[in-house]
Amino acid sequence: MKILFVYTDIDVKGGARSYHFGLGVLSSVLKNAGHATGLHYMFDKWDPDGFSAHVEMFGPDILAYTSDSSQARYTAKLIKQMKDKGILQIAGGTHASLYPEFLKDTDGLDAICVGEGEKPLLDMVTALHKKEDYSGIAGLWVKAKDGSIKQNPQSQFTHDLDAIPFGDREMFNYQQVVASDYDRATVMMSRGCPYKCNYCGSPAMGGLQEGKYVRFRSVENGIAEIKEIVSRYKIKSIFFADDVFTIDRKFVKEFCEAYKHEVDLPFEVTTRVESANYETFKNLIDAGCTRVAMGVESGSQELRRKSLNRKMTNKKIIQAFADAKKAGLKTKSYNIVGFPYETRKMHEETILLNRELNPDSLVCYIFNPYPGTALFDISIKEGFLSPDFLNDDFISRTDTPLNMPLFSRREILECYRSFAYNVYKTRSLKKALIYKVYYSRFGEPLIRLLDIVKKPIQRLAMGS
Ligand code: B12
Ligand code: SF4
Repeated sequence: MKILFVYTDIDVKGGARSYHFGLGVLSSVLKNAGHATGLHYMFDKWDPDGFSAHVEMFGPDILAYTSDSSQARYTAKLIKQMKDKGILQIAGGTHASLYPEFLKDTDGLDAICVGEGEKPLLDMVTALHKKEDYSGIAGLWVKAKDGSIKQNPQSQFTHDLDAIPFGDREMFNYQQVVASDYDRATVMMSRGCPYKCNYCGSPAMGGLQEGKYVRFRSVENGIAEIKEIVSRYKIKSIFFADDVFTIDRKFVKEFCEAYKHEVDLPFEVTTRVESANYETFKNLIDAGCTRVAMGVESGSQELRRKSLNRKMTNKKIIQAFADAKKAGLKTKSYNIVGFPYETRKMHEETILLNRELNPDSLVCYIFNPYPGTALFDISIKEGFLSPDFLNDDFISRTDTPLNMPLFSRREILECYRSFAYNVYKTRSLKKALIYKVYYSRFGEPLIRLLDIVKKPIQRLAMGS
């Protein structure tokens, strides 16, 4: 069978292409079973005509869309566009999984996959190939001709990650992806996160299936994939995209030992302040890690405890950043503004905490309510988010869809644009001003215009 995967990645800040881990492995699974796969990667610009032309040229039996909530409106438009073309259309990924109403609401969509897709998709393609009925496959919700929906039982989480083939990076034109992101490759050593932050889609995904959610690949399996990538593509560094890289300190130690001897490329990881200590950071730096990113999200302990379900103290955050620096690592903090119940005063606490941490670089996002999370439900219940939320304005990376009496949209945007400037202005005016431009209304167009100097500017601003 011929399967065309569809990945929309519209309006990306900074302009880097990305590899989609889920689609990569799904493609490998189908290819290993003898099917032909392709990818329509709609990057940055909305181009429905380009999509139609590709579909016509490829001639797929199945269109297989992945989508998170930020991209769902684009995915829905493409599905509607392909309605009545005689091609079976299925969607998976976080949005379809956590907001399965997507199947009912999207004209032309035949099925969704809720949760991990390796087995359900293969079972479905196998059934279609044999001209058998696929409507009873575990993990799939299937729409009948009369519009009724059959909701099948859930599939299990894949127990052994080593049993999953390496992802099909070639399908993504991987060298181009790497080149758009400072020659950096992305790799994952695990799936899942043991924490339960109220705004995050990861624990919500963890609640969908039976079995263990937090799983690790073996060190050998991960290193083998990295070696394969390094041998095929021109790569200068690696970013581990795991939710929390240091959950298992014993794993980190073993991994670092092997990595140092067998790969020896600079790398970066993301972790959580409670999950790493000085010794872990030492292991990381000894293996070539250059930077560790950790979520601060809000500097208000009260907001973190009551609304975000993040129980760490400010003292713990300060300690973790200090430990990372002492070990010799560069640090990066992740922050969010515009949470439900947040006030301007609480946001100021985030500025103050970051001043104290003095990370080498930082990122600030505007809070977005993702379906399936506790803060999404609260946003609807409190009337902060309209029940008719899935419109063209839902989830932009630089705006808020919330309407809150104590923290207005205008204030949130102001805080978002000036956050990094306010953090750094007392230490380095040059750095503060670069961030000010980067986060301003003109930052994005300017960066694109100045494409030639884009990389050095971003590097300076990001402290890398
Ligand atoms: C790595 C990662 C990225 C990477 C790579 C993108 C990717 N998804 O591979 C990068 C950095 C590029 C990225 C970008 C973004 N991400 Co991200 N990302 C993750 C992360 C940490 C891991 C995802 C992952 O690779 N998991 C492992 C793979 C194997 O699982 P998977 O992608 O879910 O795919 C499986 C199933 O979902 C299913 N499946 C997926 N697609 C399909 C399609 C079909 C047809 C079928 C049958 C099955 C199927 O089968 C796959 C294999 O089992 C998750 C957190 C998490 N733990 O889920 C956030 C997460 C998915 N990201 C999120 C967000 C918000 C974003 C951004 C919008 C961030 C931003 N502000 O720019 C962008 C959007 C990019 C885009 N165009 O979609 C949210 C999504 C929330 C939501 N409900 O929509 C998550 C859940 C984190 C969070 N904050 O809550 N992300
Ligand atoms: S620690 Fe990170 S990945 Fe885990 S639930 Fe919290 S935000 Fe999500």
